[in-house]
Amino acid sequence: MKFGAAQSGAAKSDTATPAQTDRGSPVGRRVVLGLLAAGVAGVLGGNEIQNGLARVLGPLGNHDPTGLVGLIPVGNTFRFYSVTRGAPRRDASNYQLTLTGLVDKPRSFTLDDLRSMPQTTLVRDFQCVTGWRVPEVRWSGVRLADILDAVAPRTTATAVRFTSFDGTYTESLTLEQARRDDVLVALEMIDGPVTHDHGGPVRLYVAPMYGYKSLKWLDGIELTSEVVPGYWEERGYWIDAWVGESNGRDDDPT
Ligand SMILES: Nc1nc2c(c(=O)[nH]1)N[C@H]1C(S)=C(S)[C@@H](COP(=O)(O)O)O[C@H]1N2
Ligand SMILES: [Mo]
Repeated sequence: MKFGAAQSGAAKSDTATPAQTDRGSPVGRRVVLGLLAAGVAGVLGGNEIQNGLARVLGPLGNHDPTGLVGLIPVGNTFRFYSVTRGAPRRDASNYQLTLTGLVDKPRSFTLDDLRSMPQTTLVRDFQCVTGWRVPEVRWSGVRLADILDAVAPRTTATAVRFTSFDGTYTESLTLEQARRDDVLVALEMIDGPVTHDHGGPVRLYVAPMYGYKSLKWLDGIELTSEVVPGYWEERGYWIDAWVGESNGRDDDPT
């Protein structure tokens, strides 16, 4: 257990982040106690420790007042994140993506509708702000821009709000960001259909931003007149979550 090293890392931390206001907060103590317990037990794998911290801290490494998260070695594998106890299972028989709000042609798309639209494939690194990164993940699906074109957004629409059929998680993008050609309504991930645990049958994939923007179990897209902060953004995290710019640590994935 690199507890000493981690502590000195925390002492050196001087970046201007929300973490500074959290120093010594109950979250910080819980993290430290959790790490002490892990060190005493000495049997937990890096992934289990990382997952435990992620549950305590949310998706932002910089929000870790101790700086400990970034020092824990983890493999290049996906974690399964959910702020809820998951979501109901949906498949081609009952899945619908519904577009509402400031649009002239509101409509829903079935899974077959989405499959019949032009598909785009991207291979990009996937980065969660807590520090784990999966290199060269393959994603395919429909460009969000194509779906937006199909519903004819009104000129008053400037932003997009996403909802999940987990009933809780939400996300947002500006309309300009949403129209980028590296933002997908993803039907495939890694080597096949998006699995249930990864947010299938349909999840959002926002390539240039941190993982928390890539909302899982996507079932609703609402065009709005201004950005409505998403689940983590209401809890203090960046609305514009560009990889690399937000925490000065990660490489731009593009
Ligand atoms: N519905 C929902 N989507 C979500 C999350 C979540 O908790 N619920 N977590 C986000 C975060 S923080 C990350 S890093 C990625 C993780 O995707 P994965 O669970 O497929 O690894 O999903 C994002 N989308
Ligand atoms: Mo994340």
